[in-house]
Amino acid sequence: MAKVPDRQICLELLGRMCLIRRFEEEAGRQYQRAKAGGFLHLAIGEEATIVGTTSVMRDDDYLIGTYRTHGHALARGTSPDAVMAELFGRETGTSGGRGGSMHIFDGERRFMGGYGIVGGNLPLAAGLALASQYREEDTVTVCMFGDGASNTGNFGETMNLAALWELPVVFLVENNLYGMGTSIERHSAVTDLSRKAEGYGIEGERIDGMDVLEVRERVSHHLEEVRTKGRPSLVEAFTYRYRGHSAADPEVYREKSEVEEWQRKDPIESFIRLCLEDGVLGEDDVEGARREADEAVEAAVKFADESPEPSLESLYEELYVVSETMGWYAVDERSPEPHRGELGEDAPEVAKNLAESGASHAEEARERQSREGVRE
Ligand SMILES: Cc1ncc(C[n+]2csc(CCOP(=O)(O)OP(=O)(O)O)c2C)c(N)n1
Ligand SMILES: [Mg+2]
Repeated sequence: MAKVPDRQICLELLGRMCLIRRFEEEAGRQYQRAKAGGFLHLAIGEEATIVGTTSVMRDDDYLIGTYRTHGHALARGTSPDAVMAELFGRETGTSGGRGGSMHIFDGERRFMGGYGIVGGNLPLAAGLALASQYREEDTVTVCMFGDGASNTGNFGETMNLAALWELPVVFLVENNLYGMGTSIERHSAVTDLSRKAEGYGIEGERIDGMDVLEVRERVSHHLEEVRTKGRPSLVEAFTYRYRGHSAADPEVYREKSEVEEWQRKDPIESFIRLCLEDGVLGEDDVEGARREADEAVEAAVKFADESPEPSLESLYEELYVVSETMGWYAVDERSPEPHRGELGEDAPEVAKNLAESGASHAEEARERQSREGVRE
């Protein structure tokens, strides 16, 4: 069992875990109230894996996750205000309100997102690590993803290349035993996911993701190994999500008793017990941490609520388009038919409906195009 760290570290670990828990509970509530739109995936139960990992990363290391990453950003130091505002689709959100829950991003703190495609963040992690290697920096990329993602082609391809090119990545599987409603026994031929490292000739280790101190100790070891030896490794943190896959999950695939069994291993409550038994923290500290989390989250909701929505004029800002195409095309792509390069007036009805208010801008874009003679 890992040694209990000093008081300051314990307070930080507890504070961050309490903040994530409260934030997620409130995010779920705000989603029910339709304040937060799109999809919403909560990481309640996975706090020790997240906080244990980020607590031993350097500020200049990179972290990249999936779509269950409010907590990852918070753990990295992103303000709860900005994360909540992103869920609310407000201008003050981490992605200007354009991304929502699945696309939290904080480049300043090297939290590189936030991705909706299962396994899609793995190649990006390899790219980040390749940049570190190319620039001869000793920064490490930590790539966190789910057990389900470990079955994707992206996983195999990225692990292979990362091992071959000796890229500094710690691949960290948050094994919460389910990919949506499919249990790990039903989705993966090998259920000890750390063994998937063997095929790529790298180190793999399974750790208790409910124990923040164990996560700290083992991830710290892997970070050090990767940083100094320049080879990737695979860590499987065994954890559990107490809530459904997303806010719209009736949870018919698991028994209540199973959830309750895991709740007895609650990562926050067990860390509190340990700290109180050890004497490093007292009841007052615990109360203080909970109170601070409550206050921070309450303030975040207020901030998000009072923040403006992005203006209509900003609709086409910061869109990712290749070449000099105008914003119209980006909106156009949201409709089922392929009509890249079409002019607004020729677009089918469905595209026009989707574009809605954007249509007037399309006209502007068209006029600008003919004025400037821009063609695809
Ligand atoms: C490529 C791709 N396939 C399918 C989906 C739909 N989908 C969203 S989440 C999910 C389950 C992924 O489970 P896991 O990787 O274990 O992560 P967890 O949700 O448990 O954190 C699936 C299949 C998707 N988003 N992307
Ligand atoms: Mg999973």
